[in-house]
Amino acid sequence: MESMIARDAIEKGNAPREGALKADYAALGERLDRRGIAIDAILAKVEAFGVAIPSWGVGTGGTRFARFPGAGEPRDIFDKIEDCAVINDLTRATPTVSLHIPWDRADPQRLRETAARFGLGFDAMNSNTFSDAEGQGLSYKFGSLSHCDAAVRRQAVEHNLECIEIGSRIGAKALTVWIGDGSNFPGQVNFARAFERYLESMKAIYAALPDDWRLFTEHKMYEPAFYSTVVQDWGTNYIIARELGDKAYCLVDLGHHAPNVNIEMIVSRLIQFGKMGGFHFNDSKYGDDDLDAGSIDPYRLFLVFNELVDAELSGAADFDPAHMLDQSHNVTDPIESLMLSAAEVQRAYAAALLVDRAALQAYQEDNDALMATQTLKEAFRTDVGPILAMARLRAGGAIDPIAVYRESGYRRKVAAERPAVAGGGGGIV
Ligand SMILES: [Mn+2]
Repeated sequence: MESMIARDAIEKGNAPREGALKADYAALGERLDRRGIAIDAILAKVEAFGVAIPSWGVGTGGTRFARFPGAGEPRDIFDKIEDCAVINDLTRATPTVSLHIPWDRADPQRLRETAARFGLGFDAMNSNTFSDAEGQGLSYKFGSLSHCDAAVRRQAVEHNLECIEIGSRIGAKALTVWIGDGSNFPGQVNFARAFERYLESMKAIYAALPDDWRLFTEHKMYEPAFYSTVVQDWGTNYIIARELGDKAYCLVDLGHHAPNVNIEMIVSRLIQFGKMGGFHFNDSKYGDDDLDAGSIDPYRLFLVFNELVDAELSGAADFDPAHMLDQSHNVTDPIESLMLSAAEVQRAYAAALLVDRAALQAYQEDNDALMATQTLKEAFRTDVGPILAMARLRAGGAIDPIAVYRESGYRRKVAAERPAVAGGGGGIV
């Protein structure tokens, strides 16, 4: 297995930190032991947990106003895979990459071989009918899968079929569909007819899905359409998954809701009715800000994982959620942000595993609101950092990924090798 960050650089970074980590891990183990929790069991679950990196996440993002390119940005999907390999070399928490077509279109054989060289696999495929690709016949300016012109819908369906085809050749097992379709003015679109056309298009895509694949649909309240969106909320998303069939599930992007929406409750509902398919993790303050996971409201992330762990431990049917980051990095080195975000997602998972569920249920049944909420808080406030670091160390990663990454000089090296990409336009890339 090739490593983008030299093995001895990782070991050199770990050596002076290992003693303190072992002491911290032992101390935390003792504390958890008093609460009847075996730290090694939590460690084993964290070690088995992975979150996918979106290929577009390793490039610098932007807003609709501007994009300020970073140094050494990846030029193509093969550069992106190398950056993803750096993240996984150091964190050992991100074993898969999620591709976006057409941005990552390349020879499937070469994609597969490149990823395998670094021990990486491929997560869900992402289609794009929210922008016009170069040389594309018909425009998506007024929609894609729900467009009033059947020829545009057909082109959008064909594009999704191509994503399945490419995915099948690289070992992906899921397709995520997010569309920008909607309207900017009241009256512009007939809500029911647009949704009917969308469902008809999605049925054609679903029909081409291999038996061992899953189809994820992603809802989003607004943007790019600012008055109405065809797949605007989890209720619509649930209807879609129900209409399509057993292989169709809902994908929840944390940023795609109104501020203050109770996302963990949406997660619970989707789990209860067997339609929770996967996540795009990020954080937000005002809208779909695509900030780093756990950077604004780590408690919300924990509460989402509290529902996921509850489902995992109770053996909920049809429950195998896909985890992916979906962020836009405008002012940080994307590799650093993604490493920390993967750890934040792991942290929420590990902390949720510490919830005393028997006690919580007893408090709930006793209507003891104060102690019920304290039970969650006790788990959330426990610093599981030593468990995450121990998981990294044991898997060959870095105890302190940021320190080793900065020490490695990787960004300086690729900045010299990869000429700067002109950053004229706005928008997320
Ligand atoms: Mn998303």
